Amino acid sequence: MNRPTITAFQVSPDRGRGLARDMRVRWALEEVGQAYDVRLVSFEQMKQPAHLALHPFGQIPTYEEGDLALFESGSIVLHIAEQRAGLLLPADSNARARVITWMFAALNTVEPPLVELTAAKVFERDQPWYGQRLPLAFERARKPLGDLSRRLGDAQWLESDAFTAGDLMMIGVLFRAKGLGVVDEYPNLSAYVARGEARPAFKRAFDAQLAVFKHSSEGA
Ligand code: GTB
Repeated sequence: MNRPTITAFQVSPDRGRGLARDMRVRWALEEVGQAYDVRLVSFEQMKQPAHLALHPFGQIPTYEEGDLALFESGSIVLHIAEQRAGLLLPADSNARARVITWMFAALNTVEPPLVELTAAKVFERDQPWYGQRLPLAFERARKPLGDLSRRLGDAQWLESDAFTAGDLMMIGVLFRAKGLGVVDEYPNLSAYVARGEARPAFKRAFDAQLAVFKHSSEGA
């Protein structure tokens, strides 16, 4: 693999607390031991033609490796996992398909209601219907979390005994939602997230994006 370059926020609104989605890409790169470069972009730069050519929706993260350019954190993590077979994706093709299914479940089933709940809590607070909307948003987030909690049970990871790209993506999604106060209603999910956070690769990724914020705020 050529040394890839990813994009990340120049100044992350979360002050480098791992909420921006470059976190999961950094984590995957750290898990497979792949060194990478980061190009920091401002909100303004993300909407300029040069960045839009890489990311049609004008967002981060992007991923460039040789003549390959990708956007969408799920696709990027899958690509990284595929490059280093056996580390984040099992060799057996059925097991591999199940791991990829968990990645889709994280992004397609678990994350959307959590994003909606965040929007309700953060952006809709001043709306006259806030008091009615919030409990609905909580209920919609609880449904997949309850189902996931039952499925995970006492297991360490989602598929087999090994940490996979499915866990990376699912924990990446749950980690972002920790502040919402809904993941911690499920003790086994909280413990699952903590197991992910305890991985050295997670810590390296977290520290790297926190360092960007510290550096940018020192310079400000
Ligand atoms: N589906 C895409 C993916 O998975 O890659 C979603 C990418 C995305 O939402 N990117 C956001 C972005 O670039 C950053 S992660 N937003 C800028 C824009 O749209 O103009 C979402 C995010 C933003 C800010 C915080 N924060 O700091 O609190 C957390 C998460």
